[in-house]
Amino acid sequence: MQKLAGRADEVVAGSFDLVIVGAGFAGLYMLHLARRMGFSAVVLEAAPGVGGTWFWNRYPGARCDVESMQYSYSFSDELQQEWHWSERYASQPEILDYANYVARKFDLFRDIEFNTRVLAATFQEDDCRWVISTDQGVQYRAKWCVMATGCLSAAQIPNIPGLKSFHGHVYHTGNWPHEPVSFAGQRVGVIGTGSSGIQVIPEIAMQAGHLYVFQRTPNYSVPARNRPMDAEYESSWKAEYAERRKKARAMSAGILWDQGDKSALAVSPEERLQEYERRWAAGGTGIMAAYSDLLQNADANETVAEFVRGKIRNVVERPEVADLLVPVDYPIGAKRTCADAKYFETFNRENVTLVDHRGSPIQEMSSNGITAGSEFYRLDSLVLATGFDAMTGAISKIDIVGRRGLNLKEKWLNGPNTLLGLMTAGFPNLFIVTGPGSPSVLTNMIPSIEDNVQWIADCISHISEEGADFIEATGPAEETWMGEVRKAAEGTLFVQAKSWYLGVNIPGKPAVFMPYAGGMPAYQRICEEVAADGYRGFAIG
Ligand code: FAD
Ligand code: N01
Repeated sequence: MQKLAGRADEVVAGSFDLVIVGAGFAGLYMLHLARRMGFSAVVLEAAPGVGGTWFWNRYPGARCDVESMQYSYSFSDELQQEWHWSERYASQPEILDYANYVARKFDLFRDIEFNTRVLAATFQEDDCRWVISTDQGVQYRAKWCVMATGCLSAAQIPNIPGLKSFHGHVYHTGNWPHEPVSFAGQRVGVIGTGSSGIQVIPEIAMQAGHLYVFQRTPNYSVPARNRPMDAEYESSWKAEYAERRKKARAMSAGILWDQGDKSALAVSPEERLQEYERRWAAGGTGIMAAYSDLLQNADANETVAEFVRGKIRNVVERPEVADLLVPVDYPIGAKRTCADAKYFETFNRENVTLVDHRGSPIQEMSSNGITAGSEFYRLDSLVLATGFDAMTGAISKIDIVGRRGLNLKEKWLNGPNTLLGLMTAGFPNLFIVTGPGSPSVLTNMIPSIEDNVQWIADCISHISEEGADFIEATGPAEETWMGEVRKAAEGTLFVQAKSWYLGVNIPGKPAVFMPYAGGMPAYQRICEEVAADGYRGFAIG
């Protein structure tokens, strides 16, 4: 890239049609589409490589929980035909290889600036351009700015007194080192029993001298039953990819699975049990699709929650430990249901201790260990599986200033407002991929990303053809959409758990259910109607 002389303290990298922030699946596809539509674009990425989530989350055991045949791009039939997934649920290294393969295949690397963190983005009203500043002292100008910064990319370090005084190694699952980590013979602590904790705990237990699992809230988890890819299964998908992808997009979560259409309460207890057993044996989170009302009706939900509790009790040999591992005070699925590989079995090992500290926060860390529930545990290493400042975290870390000096972080102080999760009023020509107010994290993310990116590309094309300078969400349309987002959540059990969907895992973050729970088909239909109606609810000028 040609760098021009800029202000004394910043190099100006020139002007582009689009600046895209982030080189995960969203940023990569945005770059590909922008190029195909004839726009100049650059991707700015903080990491030294592509892949986003799959670049950063390198902890042992990391893998997807949507089947690989579906957790992949659908935009290129050539790509989906030639790529081979080796397992039912791909591991992190394989998904990262895939992201690199895609970037090479579509010649994307040449327009990505790595090791470049975006610090600020400011809208210039006079010429409707975004000015984007980076930690490399380089400034970029663009008509369009696309935040492809990820829903789960801002790792959350808990505020544990004395954490910095600990002399051992501290790792966060969401920012795992590139070099191999050995826990052999060590006394290791893991804080957190969400999806990341549930994947990493069995792996560390196999290496560590002793593993202490610090649990604040027990989680529902189902066996993934991962296995090598079945050749026939893969061929059946490849033979019908287009048709199956279409069917998947017609399902609420964007996943083609065996979705039951009856209420769990409309069948006999015997039939229900048989159905849950069948799905449990098949593995994966498809058990939550057994009936139509498991995420809406508390009584229906209790039938599957109780089934899973029973399974946990069967696996965990010591009843007093099982009691602590069984979630009782929130519905299954209200936090993301985890898929595991022998998670509960891990607590039968002699070298694993469950430290349940619900009701009392971890007291402190010292140079050689941790105090929780008034007990001291000597540790050599600590793993934080403590999650993310989800959906708004990565965007809020950037100083984004729109019209009349409006700061996005301040605008979102009481919770994020967007129109369709795609744009926010006061910030013209700024798009967000899978932003708050879109179904995003409640769905198979790659098709959701593809649909959002396609919408953004079409929109940019349309505005450019019109010869207009900007498009911007209007306040009233945004308010109406946020009402829809609230209404969709109220009809579900999601709001009955303290989860990152609501932001309550982050001290001081307002409790607002952020994703749109109305399902992927309804959302996509609305997005298409809005565009067809001349971008209803958006101002164009
Ligand atoms: P990301 O992959 O998060 O990429 C965002 C990129 O933006 C990152 O590379 C980041 O470094 C960069 N960035 C952020 N801020 C800046 C900045 N200021 N300057 C420059 N660069 C910046 N979803 C599923 O549907 N199925 C799954 O099975 C699944 N498994 C998951 C497992 C784990 C461990 C995690 C954490 C998430 C999982 N997800 C899953 C969700 C996953 O995040 C998405 O599926 C998808 O990978 C998101 O892609 P993205 O491009 O939107 O964001
Ligand atoms: O994060 P989480 P995650 N003291 O927020 C605990 C995706 N993902 O990284 O529940 C003590 O779910 C916290 O306790 P509590 C997926 O979408 C997918 O595991 O708040 N404990 C919780 O147990 C997922 O939902 C896969 O009481 C503290 C844990 O840390 C999302 O990413 C794999 C604490 C955090 O759980 C996030 O998952 C991995 C504190 N101060 C991730 N702070 C797949 O399998 C937090 N905790 C596809």
